[in-house]
Amino acid sequence: MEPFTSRNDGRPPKGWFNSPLDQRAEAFYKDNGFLVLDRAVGEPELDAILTEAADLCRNRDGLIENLPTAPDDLDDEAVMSRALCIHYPHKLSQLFLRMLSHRVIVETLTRLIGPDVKCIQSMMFFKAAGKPGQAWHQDEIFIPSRDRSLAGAWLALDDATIENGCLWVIPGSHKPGVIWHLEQHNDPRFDCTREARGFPYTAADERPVEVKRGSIIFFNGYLLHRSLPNVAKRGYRRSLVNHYMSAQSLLAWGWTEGINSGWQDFRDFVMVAGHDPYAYKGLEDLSKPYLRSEDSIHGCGRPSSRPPGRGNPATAVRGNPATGVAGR
Ligand SMILES: O=C(O)CCC(=O)C(=O)O
Repeated sequence: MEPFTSRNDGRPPKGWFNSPLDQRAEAFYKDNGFLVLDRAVGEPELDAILTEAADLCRNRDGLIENLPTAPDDLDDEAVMSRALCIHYPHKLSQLFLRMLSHRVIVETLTRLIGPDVKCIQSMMFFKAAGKPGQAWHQDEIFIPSRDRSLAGAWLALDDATIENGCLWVIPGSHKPGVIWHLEQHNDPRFDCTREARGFPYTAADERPVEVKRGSIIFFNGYLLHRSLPNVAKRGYRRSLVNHYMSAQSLLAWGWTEGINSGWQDFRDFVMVAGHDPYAYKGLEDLSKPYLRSEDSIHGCGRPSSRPPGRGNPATAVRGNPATGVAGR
């Protein structure tokens, strides 16, 4: 299989499509577990996101957990290079909130998982030169939909290359519908999120997905994927990643003492298409913005120092701290 790299001979590579998706694109997603919308978002919007992202990184109001407020005299470059990834930027910015329901994203998701679609998290990656990647994982282990509808929309805010730490995927790895177990790793190439192990794929099966700025990679929540460190001499590999799923599915994310997991339903999300069949339950404000832990110097062969809490449902380790997810 050839690498999924952006145009190198003037023709879109396999897996590259335009919006609205046609049946060929839908079939590709079903078979491979991902697809790319080539340069789907325009320059002015991308620039606006980057300006807002740099501003968020200053953490003026101190609302981003684990990120010290930047001194006023620090320039944008220095400010952005402090952060690997800020979780839930849409809780802090109207622009990031609007981006959840970007026309192209909604148009695509209603084809892939629609008609009722909710967004349950956003992440703004800065990943400056020298910052670590994220080890192999499937997003459904963190955000378990009932119907395997979870999908990431990964918007490249810089050209994403092998050198600066683009996404890697194992095409088709979503198909068996198996969740591979996670283990704590001690590999300084990656942030502290645990690593999926025991799957039957080898290095020959993995593919880099190099994309141009403005492109969006959509990927299935069962797809094994990872990213390597940014080994470029300078610059960033910035991306905005939002996670969506069918609103028809309940979401047992986190843990509430005394509530059966069968009716556990995480109600902190934004509807982006269709309607919410469980609207009668109302919404809650549960997830709080935080800076992802990277610890690339020491590796992660030890428990996260971040306490579990209702603020970070994806890191909730109630019941068994030894199996908790660090940094996600
Ligand atoms: O962009 C990255 O480096 C990792 C993103 C990722 O794994 C995810 O969004 O699930």
